[in-house]
Amino acid sequence: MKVFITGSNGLVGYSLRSVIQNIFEKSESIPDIEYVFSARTDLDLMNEHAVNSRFEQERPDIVVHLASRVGGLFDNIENNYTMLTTNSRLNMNIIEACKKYNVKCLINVLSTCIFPANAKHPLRSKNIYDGESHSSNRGYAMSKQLLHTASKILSKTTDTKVINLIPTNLYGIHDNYNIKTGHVIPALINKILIAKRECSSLFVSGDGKDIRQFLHAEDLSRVIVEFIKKFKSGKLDSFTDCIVSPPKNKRITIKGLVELLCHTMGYDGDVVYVPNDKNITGQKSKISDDKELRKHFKDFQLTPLKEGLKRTCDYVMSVDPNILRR
Ligand code: GFB
Repeated sequence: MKVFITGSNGLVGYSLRSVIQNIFEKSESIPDIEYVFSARTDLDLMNEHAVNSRFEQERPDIVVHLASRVGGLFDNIENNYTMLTTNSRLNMNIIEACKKYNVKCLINVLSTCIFPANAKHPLRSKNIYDGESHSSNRGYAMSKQLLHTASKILSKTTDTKVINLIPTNLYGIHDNYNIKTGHVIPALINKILIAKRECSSLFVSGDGKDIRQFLHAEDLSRVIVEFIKKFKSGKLDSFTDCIVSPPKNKRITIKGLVELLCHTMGYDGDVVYVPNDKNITGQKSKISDDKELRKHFKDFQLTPLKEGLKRTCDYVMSVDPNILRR
């Protein structure tokens, strides 16, 4: 059985690679799954012909579609249009190729930002289409909704089984640590490193009151591996949506996150909150829970935020700071 993975140089791609490597190292038997990792360097997903010829060559049984043009709140606000067009195009190229080459199982990674801005909490997959997503990331959200809809139709009209994983905000090593374009955790880590180095104050965007939940990328990767096993054992329905999140009480304000990161990284200087312009605010809160995950994997262990942040910060503090400037 062959598994083809897109976006393998991204946050989830890197962690999926190491999770799979770990499984291979521990296993005594000869693995019966071949994993093919692809990235932008060897396949341009915007190019329909390139995607089709790669599928023709690989003939994958399972596709894990991780590739996406992603960014944090500020990147989304600035590039809403590109987020929509780029992601829609590459997602449709993948869906079309899955259809054309009779892929048996497609695993997509969506995001909790696809839910309506005023969705009832905790979020539930059945409510995705109940209203408009938040304006800050409408482009990205719509491209993921398109992927969701197209893959659902694919699963109903062909033999392709589809799993749409909907993770809450992800973090981990090999993230985008750029201060302007990164998500809140990697951007703050980079800012704290700079504040430490320059003995300056830490300036945080916003009032710190927004609430988020965070999932370690490695946990999502392990969920992907579990779904691959489930597919292999023939226990999978034709279409599955699954929110992947910690329980609903495991949520934190941005201020709480800042305190945790400062403590973890040993920063004890001033922290200054710089209020956002009215036009650049994100969602106040997005609360999900682990109910949909537990339905599939009752005893799945999630990494506690404190531990995951420690591992991430230790990694970042051990590497050349130049890699954080991409
Ligand atoms: O990770 P983030 O950008 O994702 O977090 P979203 C935004 C929250 O963190 C806001 C605060 O409350 C910001 O005011 N924040 C504080 C910062 N300092 C910073 C900083 O230096 N950088 C950033 N980025 N935020 C994204 C979506 O939304 O979540 C994407 O835009 C995607 O589409 C992703 O779905 C999961 O949760 O706001």
